[in-house]
Amino acid sequence: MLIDDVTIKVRAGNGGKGAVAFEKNKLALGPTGADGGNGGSIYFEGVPDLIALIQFRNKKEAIAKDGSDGRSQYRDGKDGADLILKVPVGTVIHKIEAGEVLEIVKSGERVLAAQGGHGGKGNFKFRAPHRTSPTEFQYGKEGESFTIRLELKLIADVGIIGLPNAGKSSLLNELTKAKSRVANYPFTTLEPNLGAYYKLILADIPGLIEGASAGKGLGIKFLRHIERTKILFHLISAESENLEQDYKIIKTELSNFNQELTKKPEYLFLSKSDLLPPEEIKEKLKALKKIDPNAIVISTHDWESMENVKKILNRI
Ligand SMILES: Nc1nc2c(ncn2[C@@H]2O[C@H](COP(=O)(O)OP(=O)(O)OP(=O)(O)O)[C@@H](O)[C@H]2O)c(=O)[nH]1
Ligand SMILES: [Mg+2]
Repeated sequence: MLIDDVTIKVRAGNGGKGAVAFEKNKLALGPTGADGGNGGSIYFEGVPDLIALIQFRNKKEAIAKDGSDGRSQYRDGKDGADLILKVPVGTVIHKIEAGEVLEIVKSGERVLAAQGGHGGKGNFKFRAPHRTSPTEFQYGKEGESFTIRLELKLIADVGIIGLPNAGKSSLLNELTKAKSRVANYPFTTLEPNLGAYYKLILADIPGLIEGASAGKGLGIKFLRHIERTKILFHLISAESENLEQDYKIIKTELSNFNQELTKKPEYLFLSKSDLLPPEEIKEKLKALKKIDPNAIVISTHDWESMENVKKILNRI
């Protein structure tokens, strides 16, 4: 199961306490209490692993190590180790209490989630010409803690959308090395799949149905995964009895999720064209061209039509 929306708590380490200590050697009096170590911070780091959020399925809290207390003889406390949490590229990080939103868009990119607390000063730091035996020290500062919602929004160039069974996964598999599940029943695809066509990333998403925005079928939460695509491939099966209506259903669900999705450039395809005789396809394409004059016919069984799709991708 793809985990793409999870809320966790992060708590950075606290700083260690500064020490109060004095030189034991009578010839060299004076403070020797050293500083506490800094608490470990928590970072998120992007990895090209779509399922990385699975680590949070059961473990909803991430805590970094505290700094150790300072010691005598100028020995500073050890810093607490930082905690680096790996998250998929495309993760949006909502720091709830801070009202801050961060994003990881590249592999290896690192963002600070919670800053570790500074270690406190030991009494050595409080010495002064007229204060040779200070007993002051500081406690370490508390590490930051936040509630964090991690929301994965895939970063793809092209999103493939349509009703269930329209042939979305088949198209992805045909164009890329992806192995998205294909079967002759609706809702075969339960979570988005990605594939690479040269440098372009294509995202195949689950089928949408009328009322998806009201929770029907698989709902529309997964539409977040095409929020960041530049272009949409909209597939309507040649088997459709009412092309215009099928087209409108998808458009309505998109706009119910996010108006912006309906503004994305879209290529319209009449898919699975090999299933009908050429005359019927001609009629259906005519109907589709009323919606979009650039609509074309495709079939994964027709080499030439796949070349046409590739031409579009090459232009993108
Ligand atoms: N004849 C023919 N069958 C196709 C074509 N494309 C897909 N199919 C078949 O149609 C059925 C559905 O294909 P999928 O690729 O799983 O469709 P989908 O749109 O991903 O479906 P969901 O994931 O359920 O939304 C499968 O049985 C495919 O083999 C095509 O071009 N021609
Ligand atoms: Mg599918």
